[in-house]
Amino acid sequence: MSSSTLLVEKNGAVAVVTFNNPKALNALTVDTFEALEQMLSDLAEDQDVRVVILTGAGDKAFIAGGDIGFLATLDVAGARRFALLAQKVIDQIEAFPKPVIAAINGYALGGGCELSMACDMRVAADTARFGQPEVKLGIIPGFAGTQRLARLVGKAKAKEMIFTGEMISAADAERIGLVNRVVPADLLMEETQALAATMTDKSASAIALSKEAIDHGVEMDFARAARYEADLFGLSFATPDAQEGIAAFLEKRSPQFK
Ligand code: DAK
Repeated sequence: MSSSTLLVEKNGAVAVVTFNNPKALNALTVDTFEALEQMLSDLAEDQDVRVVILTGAGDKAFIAGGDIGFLATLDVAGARRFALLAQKVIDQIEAFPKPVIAAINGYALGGGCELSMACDMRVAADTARFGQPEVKLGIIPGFAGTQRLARLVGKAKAKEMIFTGEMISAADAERIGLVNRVVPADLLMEETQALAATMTDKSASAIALSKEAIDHGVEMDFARAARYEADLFGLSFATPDAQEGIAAFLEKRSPQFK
């Protein structure tokens, strides 16, 4: 499944996907998105995989953004094609039917910070740095960063990061709610795997339905969202996992989810 730009390693029920261009700080090109599109399709179908972790090769960067050299070569048609592909893949991460955790091992800048925000959770090394430096290039975030950042940290903090283009530390990212937790750099993968392991023994169908309820519901008004949750709650009762989970509790045993 690995390609030249992406590596994948399966460790039990967890797949670790590594952006693998450390010489250019894992900057993103069309090739990366094409490989990621295929890899995510395969991992979505893979019944053995319950959680996906995205990380960067090397100890310097998660992803330092779109590849600026590559962006400079694009004409109008090429830029449009790239934008459509990238939007599709970023949406694919967000709508992925299993939890996706970003393990942020260094710079998460521009498109890299935006890609991490499409993941369900972010675990950061204490050495990680976050930023939306697009204004320094005369452009604006293009993977819906203006929207996801504002929703995650509020408009004022999002505007501060985007208008100044300055980087913030992992500690500040945690303080403003951009990351779930910060861990020592040398424990990043261990801690992220441990977080993933707390999900792999739970009901995959219940996690998928919860993810849908949160991601779609949060964009609706409260009454509609609560109604939507009720519909998905009803749907969860049609799953074998609900029968198994409830029976296991009543029989005082651990559930065996399929
Ligand atoms: N692109 C290409 N190469 C990059 C890169 C990038 N974003 N970031 C770093 N590199 C390369 C450097 O050029 C250098 O290459 P060599 O000179 O060794 O060949 C190598 O990685 C190491 O970088 P540095 O020598 O600069 O390392 P330092 O420790 O001194 O500095 C740094 C690290 C992360 C602070 C610095 O490299 C930096 O400021 N990098 C640029 C950060 C940035 O501006 N990122 C891009 C933001 S714009 C799209 C939508 C969105 C986007 C794309 C498309 N569509 C809708 C289609 C995304 C846009 C962005 O992300």
